[in-house]
Amino acid sequence: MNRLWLLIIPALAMLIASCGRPAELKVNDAVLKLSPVDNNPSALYFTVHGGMQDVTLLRVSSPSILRAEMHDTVSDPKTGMLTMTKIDRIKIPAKGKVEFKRGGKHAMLWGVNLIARRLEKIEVEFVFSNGDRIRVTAPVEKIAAGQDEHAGH
Ligand SMILES: [Cu+2]
Repeated sequence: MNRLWLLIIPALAMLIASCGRPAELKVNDAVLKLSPVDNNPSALYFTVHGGMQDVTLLRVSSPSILRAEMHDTVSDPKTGMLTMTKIDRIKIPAKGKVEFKRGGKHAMLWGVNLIARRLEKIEVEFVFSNGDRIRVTAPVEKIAAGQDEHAGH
């Protein structure tokens, strides 16, 4: 065999392998929008990328808060008003993407402590039905009064 092929074949094999790389369950772009009002909850936004299997996001937690809930924003079919409803679990489809963002699904965090406020970052843990626990560091961004999505809670 020509010597050149000895170089090309492994390179092609690597290329093919990288195309078929398995999807990995992960959480990206987490950011906490700190409420200007102490007793109001703050919104956590993030994006979950699905792995090779469907899983369910069961819980969002952090050592720097009192408690957290997952919410969805839904519009009332009668009045058209946007309201928030608590959700216990959210399906993350295999190889899919679920965004938690302003005006949609989000997590709400109560009692963000002084350490997270001073460091302007917070450790957040996401617990999934397959046993995965994914920890990310989210920047803490202060928001102005009036931008508070949860002022009406
Ligand atoms: Cu909410």
